[in-house]
Amino acid sequence: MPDEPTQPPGPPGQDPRRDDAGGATVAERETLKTEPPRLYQVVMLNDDYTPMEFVIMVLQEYFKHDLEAATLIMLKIHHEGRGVCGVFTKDLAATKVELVLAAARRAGHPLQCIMEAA
Ligand code: TYC
Repeated sequence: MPDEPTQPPGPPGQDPRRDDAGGATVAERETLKTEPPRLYQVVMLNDDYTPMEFVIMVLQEYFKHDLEAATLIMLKIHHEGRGVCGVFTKDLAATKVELVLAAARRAGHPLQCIMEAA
């Protein structure tokens, strides 16, 4: 069987990649836009029972703050009622909240931690 020229999909006899004048149609720009991921703050809340040292440890261990920054954030929470531990993508913020709450419960502290759209 002899080879026949292949026919692209579309109306018979018409190549959809070519305009009426027969010139090639080229996609000049990819118009799909990707939005940057939304960010979430992990916020820690004050309470009267969790030891300051435990909060400082959490800020160092789970949010990678150094001792000085962790101490300042802890004191801000202690005095103002809440403070931002870090800003992350949604999944990472949710994971941080889970890890902090699990560590607090293991240690028997009522420490609360939430995430908020930044
Ligand atoms: N207020 C606590 C205390 O006096 C310390 C503390 C700080 C607790 C920050 C929670 O997120 C917190 N021991």
